[in-house]
Amino acid sequence: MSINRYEKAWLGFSAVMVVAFLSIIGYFSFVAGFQTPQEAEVIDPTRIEEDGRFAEPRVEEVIPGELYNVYMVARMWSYSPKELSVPRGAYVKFYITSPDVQHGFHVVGTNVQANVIPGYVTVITAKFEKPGEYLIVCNEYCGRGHQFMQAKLLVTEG
Ligand SMILES: [Cu+2]
Repeated sequence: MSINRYEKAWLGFSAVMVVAFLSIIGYFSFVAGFQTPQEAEVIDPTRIEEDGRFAEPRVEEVIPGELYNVYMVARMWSYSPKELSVPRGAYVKFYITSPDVQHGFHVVGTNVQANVIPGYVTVITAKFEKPGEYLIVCNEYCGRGHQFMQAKLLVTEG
């Protein structure tokens, strides 16, 4: 059986691509330490009001100046709370959930970005070194009011 040389070339190219992709996945998994979310907390999206954290979305001071928990609800088409304030240099642990559809959570100008999926509690920890006003936007298309879905994060001097 003979194989056309172009076909051979494409087979070789495909094999190289497979090896390249696996190497990239291997690099990010074992060298760069990327991780998929693990042991995500599940929550009944129809009953988030029964969870104290989401019945009263808020910023909670755990260790003054060092650790803050933010309990947030992302829904069509707003976030609660709409305005957050944390001091610079503190660890901010966001707990976010959605009662309706999938939303995004992106703090513009930073690498803080997560998906908020109904049925799960998204947990993401961040530290903001630069004081100022940051815009939080939804970057998962979530319906006709998607473009209005935003909140404000204030990072204070401390
Ligand atoms: Cu949204």
